[in-house]
Amino acid sequence: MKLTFRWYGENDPVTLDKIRQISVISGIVSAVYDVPAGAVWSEESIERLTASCHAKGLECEVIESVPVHEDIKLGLPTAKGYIENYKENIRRLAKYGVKCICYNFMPVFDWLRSELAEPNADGSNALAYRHERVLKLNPLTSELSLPGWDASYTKAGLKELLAKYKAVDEEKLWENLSTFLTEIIPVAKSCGINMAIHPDDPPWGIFGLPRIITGKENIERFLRLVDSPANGLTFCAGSLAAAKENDLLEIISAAKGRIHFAHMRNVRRAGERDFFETAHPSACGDIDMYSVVKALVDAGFDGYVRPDHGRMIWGETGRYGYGLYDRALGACYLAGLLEAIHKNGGDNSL
Ligand code: DNO
Repeated sequence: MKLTFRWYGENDPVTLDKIRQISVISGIVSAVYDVPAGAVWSEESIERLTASCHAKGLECEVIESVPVHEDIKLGLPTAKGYIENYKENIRRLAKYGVKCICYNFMPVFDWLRSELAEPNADGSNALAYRHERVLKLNPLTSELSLPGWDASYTKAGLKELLAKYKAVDEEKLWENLSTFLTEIIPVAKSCGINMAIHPDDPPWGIFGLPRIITGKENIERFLRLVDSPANGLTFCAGSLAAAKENDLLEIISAAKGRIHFAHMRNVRRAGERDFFETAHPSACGDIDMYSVVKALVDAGFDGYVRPDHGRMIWGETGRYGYGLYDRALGACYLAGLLEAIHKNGGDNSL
């Protein structure tokens, strides 16, 4: 397993110089942020990204994300052109050494939380999700400030987009996903890139929009859409664990051989749908992190792993979920688990 760390590019206050000092990290997970979703990434930008990581002694083999244009998810006639652009991005990224691309197929919104800085008893704060609050939110009228949100939407643009989704139910979304995968997976395969879809976060529909990458059965259905190793999964422990019916170990076994990237973080569930993000260790939340990492190792997973969201600790401020300190602690914890598993006979190493 290769331990990686997400970096939001040159404007990220968590710089490569800081990341390289987390001694267990070997590579960066990043993206090109200078063009809108759906556009072709310039080779200059891809080269600048990979070269800046290499200059600091870090690999740059994972891209998170190459966003999927909404027209593809909606299955509009214009999707064809956007799919061609996507293929071109895959080819260009392969040329600069990328091996894995993380993306998602969530309509309109990426990850969603109702609280961005939920205070903890120890003085830290973290992301949290309260279902009742989300039910009361109207994306068209509330001042939404979502961490995964594309800030370029205007209210009018968003209204129009949400109206278009009235015609897309879960089955239609599956169909559009299948069309997308049938086109792009052969290209990825021929370039030596593994595609790794990110589960929906949270793993249930929001604002009346369908979500389909939510649990074991749907992940199995997804893997069957194009039955190729290049059509794989980002195993996101925290996203999947938000739904208590999801058994992470069963999901790992169902996706064996098809997991290319793992996001590791812990959550504490409350009631049916609420959850609170916690520090990474098992003792802090509901996920048995040792068992999950062990199951990944036992399943032969030797792809990329990264600590996922961290709390804000020690007075740090910055991008919600993506500060330096708690993610660095998470990385060291993951490295410790891996070392112990390895030394106890696991068949994998850092
Ligand atoms: C949140 C991230 C997601 C992820 C995308 C992948 O922290 O895990 O935003 O990057 O869903 O496309």
